[in-house]
Amino acid sequence: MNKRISMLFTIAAVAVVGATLFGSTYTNTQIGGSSYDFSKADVEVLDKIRQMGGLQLVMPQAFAETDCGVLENSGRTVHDFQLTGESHEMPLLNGATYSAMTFSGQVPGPTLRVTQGDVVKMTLTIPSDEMVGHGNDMHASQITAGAFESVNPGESTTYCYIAESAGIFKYHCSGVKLAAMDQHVLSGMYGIAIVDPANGYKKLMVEKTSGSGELDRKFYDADALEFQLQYNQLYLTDAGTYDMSKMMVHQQSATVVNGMQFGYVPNMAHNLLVNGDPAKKISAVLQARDGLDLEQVQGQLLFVENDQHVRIFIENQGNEPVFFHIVGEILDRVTQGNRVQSAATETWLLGGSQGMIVDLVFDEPGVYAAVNHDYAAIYSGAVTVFVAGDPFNLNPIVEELGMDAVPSYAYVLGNPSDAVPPMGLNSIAHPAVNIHGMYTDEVVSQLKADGAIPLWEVVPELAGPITDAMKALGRI
Ligand SMILES: [Cu+2]
Repeated sequence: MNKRISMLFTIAAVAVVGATLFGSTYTNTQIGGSSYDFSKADVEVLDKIRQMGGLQLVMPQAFAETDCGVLENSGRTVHDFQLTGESHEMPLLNGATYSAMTFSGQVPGPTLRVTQGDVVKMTLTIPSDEMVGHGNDMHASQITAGAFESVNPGESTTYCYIAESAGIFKYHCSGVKLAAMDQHVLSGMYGIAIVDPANGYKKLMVEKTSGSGELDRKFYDADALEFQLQYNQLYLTDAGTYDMSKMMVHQQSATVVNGMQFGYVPNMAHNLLVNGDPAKKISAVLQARDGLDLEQVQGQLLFVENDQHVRIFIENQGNEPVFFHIVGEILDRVTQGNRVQSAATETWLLGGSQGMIVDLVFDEPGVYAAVNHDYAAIYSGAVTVFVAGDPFNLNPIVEELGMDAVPSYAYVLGNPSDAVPPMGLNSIAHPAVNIHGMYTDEVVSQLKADGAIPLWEVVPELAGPITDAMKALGRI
């Protein structure tokens, strides 16, 4: 009996046994299995199963373990992940505010980064002055949903799990015992957990043609400069409160990336560097957030080197599909659940509550817009601008200022803190990080204390020397 036919027979046998056990006649009719003769069963296959130890449906003990006390003494690395559930007013693009719900005073919530096999000890605390309860459903876990029961104001809860599967996973508020979960998530209560593969990431292979056009392969080390991009929507009333009726008909008030509409577009500092004048816009269309008075919610760009391995962790936190595309680039590799899904693809689709890791190399110096290739999403905020290399020929200015030429502007201006995930296996450290995001003042103070740069304070000091350098070079 050939292998394929043998496998089909095995499936048929299982179906018949199932039908007998559950009293269904449907399966019998479908495959005519009522006359199945067990004496003719595929003995070879059954023998092989026996030799392999039989069908033991027993989970490894550690897999099912969720007792914090046991896990903390298991020898595994334990990550103490502390979150608070807090409501705050957060700024909108038009200068108004909306009623945000946050984990730990920021949207998105803090990113958790662990290695496959590590233990996550999650504690959610709700301050006593918070009006409603909140929960936290972490998709990186595989524990009963009962653990996500909501926590009342003034109380705290903890659960533990082993992060068994590598990948990027959403976490989100589960509402008040599931009630109003949509409101809480779409008002800002979400974040991601990145679970690095136990053996690290793989090298990136990019197909290139060399010589007279023959196919060749170029390999990049697994170490990469990393970013995180989380897509969501806001559904708001004119008063800035959650509008469920808009959500039900998918009419978003705004599309946000890491909590912001058009958060990653040029600002006044870029005007100054490129045009010698903070008021001379680089892009009249895109610069919705260029004022330094906007402080940490002004626009920021994402800077990378050319020919550098870039890894982007992307999660669809929202209520609409994300058609992830980078204008002018090809996604060299798409990974979901630690399995490569595609290579050299133009666009990849993420449904709600779906994540992926995109690896790519920006080949040419230039400006590249990452978008949700849904026009409604683009026009309502889903534009993220990457700048690769030195497309504006700023290195002569950098040198005129007495510094060394740089492979990307990240070395001068830094990358925005909310787009930079914590370091993990195979991370390249960002040369500088500036403060950018939907944060409360307390979170901003903490970021400053940790060494992040407040560009809105630094740029006015640099304006004079930069202008002088540009004049010396005859650019203005
Ligand atoms: Cu909540």
